[in-house]
Amino acid sequence: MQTDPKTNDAISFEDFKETVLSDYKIAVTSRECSLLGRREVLTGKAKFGIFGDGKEVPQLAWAKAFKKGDWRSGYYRDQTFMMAIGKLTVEQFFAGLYAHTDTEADPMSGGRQMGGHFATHTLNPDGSWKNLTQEKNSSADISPTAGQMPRLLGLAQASKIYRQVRGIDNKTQFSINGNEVAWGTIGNASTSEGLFWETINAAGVLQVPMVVSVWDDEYGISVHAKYQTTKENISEVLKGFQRNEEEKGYEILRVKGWDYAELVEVYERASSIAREEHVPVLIHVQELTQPQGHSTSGSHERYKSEERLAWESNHDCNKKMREWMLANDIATDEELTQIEKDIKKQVRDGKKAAWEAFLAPQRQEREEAVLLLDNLAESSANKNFINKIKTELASEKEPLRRDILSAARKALRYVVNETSSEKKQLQDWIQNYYETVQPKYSAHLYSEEKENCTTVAPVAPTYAEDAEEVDGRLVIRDNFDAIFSKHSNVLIFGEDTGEIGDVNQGLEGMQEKYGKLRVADSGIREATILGQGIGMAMRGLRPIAEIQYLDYILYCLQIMSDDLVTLRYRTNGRQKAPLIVRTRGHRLEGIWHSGSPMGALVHLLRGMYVLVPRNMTKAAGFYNTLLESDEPALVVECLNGYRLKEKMPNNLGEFKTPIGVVETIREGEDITLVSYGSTLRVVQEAAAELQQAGISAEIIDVQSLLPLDLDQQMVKSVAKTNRLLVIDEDVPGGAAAYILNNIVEDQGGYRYLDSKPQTLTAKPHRPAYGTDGDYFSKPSADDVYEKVYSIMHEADPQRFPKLI
Ligand SMILES: Cc1ncc(C[n+]2csc(CCOP(=O)(O)OP(=O)(O)O)c2C)c(N)n1
Ligand SMILES: [Mg+2]
Repeated sequence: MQTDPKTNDAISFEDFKETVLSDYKIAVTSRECSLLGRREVLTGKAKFGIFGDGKEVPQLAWAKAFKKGDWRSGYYRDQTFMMAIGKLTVEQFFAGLYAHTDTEADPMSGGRQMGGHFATHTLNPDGSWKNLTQEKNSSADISPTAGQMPRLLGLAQASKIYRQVRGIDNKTQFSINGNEVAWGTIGNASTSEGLFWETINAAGVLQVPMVVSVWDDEYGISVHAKYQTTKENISEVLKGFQRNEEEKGYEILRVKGWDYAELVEVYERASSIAREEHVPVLIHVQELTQPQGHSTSGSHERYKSEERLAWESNHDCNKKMREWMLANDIATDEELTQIEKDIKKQVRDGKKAAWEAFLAPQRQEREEAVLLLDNLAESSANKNFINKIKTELASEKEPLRRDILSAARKALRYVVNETSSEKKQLQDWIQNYYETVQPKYSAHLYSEEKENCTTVAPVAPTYAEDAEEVDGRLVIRDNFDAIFSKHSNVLIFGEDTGEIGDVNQGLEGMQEKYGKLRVADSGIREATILGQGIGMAMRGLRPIAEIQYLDYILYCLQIMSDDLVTLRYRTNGRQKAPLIVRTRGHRLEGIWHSGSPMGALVHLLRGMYVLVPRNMTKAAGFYNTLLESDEPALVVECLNGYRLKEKMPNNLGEFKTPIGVVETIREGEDITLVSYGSTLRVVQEAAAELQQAGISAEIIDVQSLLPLDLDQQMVKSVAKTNRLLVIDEDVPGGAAAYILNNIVEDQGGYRYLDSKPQTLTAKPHRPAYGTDGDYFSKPSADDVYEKVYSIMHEADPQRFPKLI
């Protein structure tokens, strides 16, 4: 008799055999997919292939330990696991390889990601949350190696929050007493990345239910472990993390990747340690192989020795499992051979079905286009040319949408001088086709749901008659107080965020009031602060990740850009992480505390909102708006604004700054000045001085850079003043140029301009330290004055004689 590792109950040998056989079938199916998948790439049907061959057996063991409510954050080798938890079929595997844009066919990404990038759906098609405690959850993979690690930390931490923080509303959909384990996988070579180390350390500090498996095949593409890992052994060098009787830490386990029986035991052990004790576990899975090499873009025979290749073929985990099954009388050679043969056929059939399903809509669309081209040819003087295009399209055996649309667009050129109903039909078809098909590649960059940020109704701050003028930080602080008491699932964390209530005391006293888990200090590790936020937001919490200064956001910019902002897009709207990132920046002092790289951020962060409030009331209003909605955003508070006086509103937690809406903060007739954040104060000062010279400037605060002026209000000001200057403290060509482009090109502002539209920015270098460093590096009120004056001088030299 054997024991069922899950229940400890004795099970019959027959049942045991059946379980093992069913596992073996998954391993063989997965392997066949890898083998055929590679062929599909080499014959041109798929673009690129990276597969899970050589890593099948440990994933079977992992899948046994993985329970409903658990989470995976892994990488491209995990196809066997996805199959074993019932979230990837053969057809879906191939649909992903072909880039099938239908989410039913390719549930991983609707054709947006390369094969090997896995995900489950945490959202229903209408955008509402599923009951994630009843699902086996896989957070959507990204390609940058180790990029899955920061998010993994947050996924694990959510269990701790759900277990330990009392009073969170509506948590039953996300957690059952924090019993969920977050499972990570990473290749041996990718443990060289800083993100791996940062995550490992942070999880040890936080003591969260995280199990990391390192799939060790000794290589990272062609580069051997001797160039990757000290002592060529990751579990060896991590030994200092091992917990002991006195100190908390990790449980570190080692196991051979081909030893099925041992793997099952190790994964069960890891599961219960993490689940019950909330202690992180690292499993070093050794002696794995790559039967087909790294990916379809190379062959490992080029860099592996004969000996290594021979060793790999002897230690192939599927082969070893088969040998073990024979040795333990689980099946006969004939039975296994038959199983393997049947599976080969099943996979071949599945692949064929996936390809046919991929092509079917395109063939249909091609028929429509061919018919229209045929009609067009008949009615055109350029019949022969059009017929040629049509025949080529008609004879395309496996038409892609590019082929179809491109043929139609090219044909149109031959009738540019003609008028016919056939031409009109083709024009309409092209437009309609583009409008229907293009979103398959672009939809869901932002939320398309009702609770979309930009639809939250604004609520103005209100004031008591005797409202006090206070330091701006108090407005922020008291508004956070209101937020924490209103939203039970909001938590904030960062460097110096907890005990001292952030470096500017915008959270003073909040930890005492709301506890160390909801208002938390974290280590100096921006990427994993961000990852904590992503993971927890994916599990229904509303985290606010605080990055101490805007200048240090570069440490987590990669995770924001690669993971956070692509999440909704890369899952075709089936996962979300409504994380708020709080930071403070703009002009203060020196190279690293006065940064304002807003152009860089705006370009790298499409998919989240980038908000630049000019004062603390506006900032607080943004937090209130964001918490009514479900999208990620970055809020940059003005670092030099915490001690400036603002009136204290009396509807804290309720007033809402609208997103994507500009505000005219000074009316004027002669020129439109557009700016944001701290620079606005400089612009306001200059405008007052310009007034004395008889120049009336209108000032617009854009407030939100992403999205920018959704209602196209700025052009109205330009239509009135006919002159435009955009001012900021970014580098030349940065955010000011982005705003200028929006007004002049997108909003059609060029039509109204009587003077050259211009930008006034900081110097291309970072700001030098000190008052003079600021004056000579960033635009000053004098610079704004002179720039505006020179524009007016050029327009009317009589009235505004040359100044300099
Ligand atoms: C940040 C980053 N750098 C480089 C790559 C290209 N790349 C993809 S996989 C890989 C090797 C990874 O090796 P390992 O972690 O051992 O995983 P394995 O493929 O061996 O399972 C590299 C260099 C990448 N995807 N991301
Ligand atoms: Mg490797």
